[in-house]
Amino acid sequence: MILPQLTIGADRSILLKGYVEKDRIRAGLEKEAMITLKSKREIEIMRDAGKIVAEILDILRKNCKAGVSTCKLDQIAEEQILKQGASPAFKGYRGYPRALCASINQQVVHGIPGNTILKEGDIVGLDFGVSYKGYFGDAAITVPIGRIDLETEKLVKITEECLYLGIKQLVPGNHLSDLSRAIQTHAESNGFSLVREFGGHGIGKHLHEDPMVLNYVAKGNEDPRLKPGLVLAIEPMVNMGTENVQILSDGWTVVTLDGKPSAHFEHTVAITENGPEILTQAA
Ligand SMILES: [Co+2]
Repeated sequence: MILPQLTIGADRSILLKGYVEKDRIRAGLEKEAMITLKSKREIEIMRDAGKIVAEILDILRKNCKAGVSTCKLDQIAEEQILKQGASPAFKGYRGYPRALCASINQQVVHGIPGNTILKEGDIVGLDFGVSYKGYFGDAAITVPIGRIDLETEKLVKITEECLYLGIKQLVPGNHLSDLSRAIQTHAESNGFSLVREFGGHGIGKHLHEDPMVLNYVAKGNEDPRLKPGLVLAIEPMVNMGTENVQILSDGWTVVTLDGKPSAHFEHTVAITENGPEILTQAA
């Protein structure tokens, strides 16, 4: 899951920043104190949390077929999370009603599972997190249903490549913007656009921690240097058409303004002395 909903206005990157600032103030924490580095022991627990997410995403992927409803997928996700001794991180988060986000076609993120039936040619983004032994894991995939058209197939492929190209930049000494630049360059050079209003985030004892992780390079933004122990949820959201999005009246579902498809992939990644370690990976 991504940073919470925002009011959409003229300068959207400033709004995103403003929202995070407000969250900081609400938490009563100083700016500098908000980025927390995790110990080896904490990363071990987060590795277990991440493994649970990865294994369940794999089960969900296998269940993504024409004729299946998104609430069925949500039910499977919640059952599996509880079976693993974890808790669904999204359910109840700012009032979100489900364990899973299932976002179809022009839905970017935060689609609420319901009676919608998946059909041939759709793409569906599946995003969920767990809390396990006090730590969070968060990941997402976009799954094609049967045969999809070539341009949508390219969108899904490039979005996943953006995720891995971004992760490659998570090396101590690099800046966070090195990741943003890698993601932006790959998506835009393929003719796609990046959602501005939402981004990745730090993760640990909380689902959303600082820093926010933009999928594009923003001037004047804080640009922390990457250090071992930093754990980030990296999540490019790539649109086929316009970068502009809006939120539906359910208060959650983010859709593209032009109705063209959007894809989303996410991993929780720890930065180690040796570079990135993807935590949301099945053993
Ligand atoms: Co997330």
